[in-house]
Amino acid sequence: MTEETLHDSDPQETREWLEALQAVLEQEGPERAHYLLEALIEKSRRSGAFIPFSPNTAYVNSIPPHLEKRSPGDHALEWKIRSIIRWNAMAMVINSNREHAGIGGHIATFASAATLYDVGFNHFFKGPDHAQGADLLYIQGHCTPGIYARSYLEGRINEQQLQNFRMETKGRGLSSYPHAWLMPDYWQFANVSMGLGPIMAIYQARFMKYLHNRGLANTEGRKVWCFCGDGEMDEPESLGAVDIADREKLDNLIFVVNCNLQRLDGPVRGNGKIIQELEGVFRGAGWNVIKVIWGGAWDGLLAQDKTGLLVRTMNDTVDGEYQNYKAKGGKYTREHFFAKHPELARLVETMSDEDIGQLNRGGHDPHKLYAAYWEAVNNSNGRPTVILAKTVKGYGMGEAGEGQNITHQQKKMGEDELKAFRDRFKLPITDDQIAGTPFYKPAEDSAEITYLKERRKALGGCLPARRPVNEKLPIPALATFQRLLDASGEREISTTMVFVQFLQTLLRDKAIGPRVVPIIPDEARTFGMEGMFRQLGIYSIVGQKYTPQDSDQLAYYKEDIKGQILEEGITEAGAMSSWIAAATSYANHGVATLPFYIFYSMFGFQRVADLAWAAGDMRSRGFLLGATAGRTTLNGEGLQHQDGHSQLMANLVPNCRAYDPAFSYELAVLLHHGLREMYVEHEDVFYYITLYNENYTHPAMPKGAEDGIIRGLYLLSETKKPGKLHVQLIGSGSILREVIAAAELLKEEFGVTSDVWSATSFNELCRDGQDVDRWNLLNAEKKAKKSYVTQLLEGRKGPAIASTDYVRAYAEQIRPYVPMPFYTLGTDGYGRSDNRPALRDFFEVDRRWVAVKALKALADAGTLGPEKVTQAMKIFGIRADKPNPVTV
Ligand SMILES: Cc1ncc(C[n+]2csc(CCOP(=O)(O)OP(=O)(O)O)c2C)c(N)n1
Ligand SMILES: [Mg+2]
Repeated sequence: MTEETLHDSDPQETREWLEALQAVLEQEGPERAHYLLEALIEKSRRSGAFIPFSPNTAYVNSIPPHLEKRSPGDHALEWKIRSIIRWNAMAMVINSNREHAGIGGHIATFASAATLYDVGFNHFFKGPDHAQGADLLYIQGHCTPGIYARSYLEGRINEQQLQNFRMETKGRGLSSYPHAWLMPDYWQFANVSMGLGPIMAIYQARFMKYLHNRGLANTEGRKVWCFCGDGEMDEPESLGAVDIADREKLDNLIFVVNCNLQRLDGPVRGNGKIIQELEGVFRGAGWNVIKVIWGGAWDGLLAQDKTGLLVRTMNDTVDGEYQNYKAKGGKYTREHFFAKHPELARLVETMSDEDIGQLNRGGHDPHKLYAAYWEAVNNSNGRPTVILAKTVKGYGMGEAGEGQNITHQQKKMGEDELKAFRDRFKLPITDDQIAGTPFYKPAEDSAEITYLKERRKALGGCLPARRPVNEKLPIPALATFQRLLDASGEREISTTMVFVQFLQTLLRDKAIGPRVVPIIPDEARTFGMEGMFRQLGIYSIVGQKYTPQDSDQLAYYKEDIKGQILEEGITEAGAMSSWIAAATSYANHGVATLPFYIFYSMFGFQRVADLAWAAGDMRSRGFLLGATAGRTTLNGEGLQHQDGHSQLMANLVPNCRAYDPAFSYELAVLLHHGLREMYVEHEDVFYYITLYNENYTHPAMPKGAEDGIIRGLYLLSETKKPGKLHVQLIGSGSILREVIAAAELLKEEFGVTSDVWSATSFNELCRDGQDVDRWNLLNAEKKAKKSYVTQLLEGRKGPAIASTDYVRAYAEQIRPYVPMPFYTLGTDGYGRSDNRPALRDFFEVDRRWVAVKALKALADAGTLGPEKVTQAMKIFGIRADKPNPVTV
């Protein structure tokens, strides 16, 4: 039953019930009233009455005026400061675009959000020097001009930088959006791809609890503030993890949704009400929901609304209409809102149209916001809080955009509009100056600057601020992992098992072990990691309230508040967000943690590429392990699972170092090197390593191979005296073993000798080659340098053939640097279910195909007749009319 269909058949009785409730509210308080109401509902339900769950409350503020906590600040001064910030934020965008049309930027977003930030900065956000530690701010990406404008008044950003908003290639500008990569002392989080902020903030808050409960850092008292747009809430990532926040008891998390009712093209929910919709979602997920809809100017009218008609009309009006009221002003609002009912029209008959136009929204009322923030910080009751603040998009832009559908992309304002803006916010800019939109900063000793700085000092310093702590972690020596460097003997194991053994050794290290954060999205058993459940415990904020079904087993399912494993369930986006929180802990929590996130390689970069990009931007340090890798190595699972391209996707992130090792010692060297690179040398890189599930024996590490393993290529075996027919065979990952077998075949069946190379990373080889190319370009008259690949292969005899379990483009990357005819084999096309030999034949990467390719290469070079290729195909049963795997 909706409100409209509820019919009051006995007003007298209704009044009696309401009076009784009022008495309880007055004498015993809202909690008791809540209890009684719940009891009534429970009783009715038990008696069979159908009372549907309604997550919505009326379209009014959640905190009634008499329960509002009052702000202790100097409101007049805060208004002045906010007005200056508004002006400078707007001027920044206009000036940049005047100089370079098309440089972009946004005025309307911050115009709607200025008060949301201001109240936080003046009264709530704890800075880095606060006794309890800093709060974390996820700032709505399009609000950056306003954040810079505040920093300008604080003296952290100079005028030249403001002039260079969005012009950063010369190193003096300001980033368009929050980017830690480009402003590493300032921005902590990469936050503009819609939806990533919200999901990363949730897992950040969860990770802070984890750090605290595991005794790695004291994060009590620190809050995560996540500011997002109402349009942004359309993203699955924005709402897809809100249930976790309640389950994990994230009372350290506050979402502030800037409900200006508009997104880029138009209204967010023209036909509905985004605030009500979000209230339902968040309340259903167990959050505290604080709606800040109406500003103080409405309080008097609402107090006079004895019949509830005003509230009912508010409830019935859709956002599309609300948008009009702000775009078209007081007269329009009188005629289209209040005139809906004569009683409402009477309510405002003594008010002028201008007065009606000034009936403000809650998100522009610092008092209402203060009360909401205070409640969120002090009365969270063990839950996350969302503040749904209603604002006006383009507030103050007047004719240039206030409440208009076009406002999101408005980057210019005419002189008249600028004057109106100046007058509205009482800025000391003269008519002569106005067209040039100068930045304005009061004197250092002015009341405004003094107040602003004093407030931040009291709260522990300025924000945003990124303060990495670079501890040199005592990474154990490589010899600690000797077992993995030695030959495995008869033991057939997969590189996934090697990884698990490496991790186990690391976990046993007294200094490093506790810093390790194993992250798994419901796949531990797939990777043979279930033994760690019991050994390390699975982190759970509530411990374990049940006896696990397998409690009689050695490796039972142990949940624990001190548990070390983050068992994320089936959410790659969530697991990746956890990983990012851990991988940036050195910068945001003063303690480096070592996250190892292991997943199905197909569901890694392909699924969460945008988060991986943000991770790079945020200078994440840690390991991503793409397990069950290889199009033909993961055999029975079919085309949705079989990954033949994640290596290439990883290569698109500039500071991601991706490797595709084949042998135990390669993996151990790479993991160890990564640990040193990230946690001793403090390079801002992260590692992506593919792991296979094929079991085989592993040789011992050849002497001196480490450097080549890290650089991406090394010689595995060579023919000291090459015959007339000689080739260079290169392989990576699980296909390296096919390459080694092909070398045998070639020798025994066709008298072809070879040198065999292991390529641990075609990505790294290519990057090296491109870097050398670039140096040669810039130093045309100097002696040309040679790429690493060229150095290794130069002078070697015969054509080179590279084979991998990835698409051919992976190995193709090194073509420019191979100083001999070069051929590649790879697994292009959709995967399919079958056994490994069948798949490797299908994708043309098994030892037979490698051998045939080598023979063809020799034929191309004229050292062998082409009929030898045909003969080999016959021997191997390869038909010339075999369909191309790319197209079938
Ligand atoms: C993933 C992603 N898709 C699209 C965009 C482009 N975009 C930038 S802002 C915007 C509208 C934002 O609307 P809202 O979240 O309501 O913010 P506000 O109204 O406060 O500006 C869009 C579609 C983006 N930044 N990220
Ligand atoms: Mg919006």
